[in-house]
Amino acid sequence: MTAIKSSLPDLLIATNNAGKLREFIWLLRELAVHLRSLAEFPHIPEVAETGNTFAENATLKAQSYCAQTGLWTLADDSGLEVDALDGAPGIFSARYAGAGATDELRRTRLLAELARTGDVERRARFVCAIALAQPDALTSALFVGICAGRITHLERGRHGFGYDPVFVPDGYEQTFGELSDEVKQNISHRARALTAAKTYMLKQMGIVA
Ligand code: ITT
Repeated sequence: MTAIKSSLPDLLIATNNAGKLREFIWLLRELAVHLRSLAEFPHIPEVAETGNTFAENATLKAQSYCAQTGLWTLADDSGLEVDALDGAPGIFSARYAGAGATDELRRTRLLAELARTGDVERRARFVCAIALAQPDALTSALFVGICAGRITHLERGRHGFGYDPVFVPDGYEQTFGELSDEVKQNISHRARALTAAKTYMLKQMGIVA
């Protein structure tokens, strides 16, 4: 039997991070696109994040995976900036406790580094840069979202991923690890960047709303 090809436009979510992928699937659930993932392209090597900013790294990833697959491609570069650590871990959030470390080890290092500073405010923000690359075009569009808050003294909660159990968004007393997924998806850096990206996608990808 011949497979019926979806008439929806394809969109590759170019991330190897399962937590991000889960969030994108939920945030894009109402958009009339056929979501594709990197799991379908195991032969494509991971793109090196050699940029100096979230925007540069998101652009590198989106354009490289787009060129290799020929698909509209969305890539996210994100992380946590902590004031008392002069913005660290920043673009090194995924590599903060060395290559191959777990989310738990990264959180443990963050709390240890911050304790050393004696900072009482513990101000921080999540930043997300989303790049959307178009096949046959040499450019990509960029969208940025920020979620401000503070770092706790201890981990709390099991929801989300990465640094969620140590981050309390402004306006709340609970961490992203304790808050429901719905709350995070309303106010997160990723949701904010994606809101602007969705408007662009509707127009540029010819998606019927
Ligand atoms: P890809 O490059 O394949 O997308 P990655 O995990 O390497 O996956 P990044 O380089 O963008 O992605 O690193 C982002 C890191 O920042 C991620 O590993 C988390 O530790 C952290 N992070 C980003 N968004 C987060 C969120 O919503 N909640 C908790 N931690 C987050």
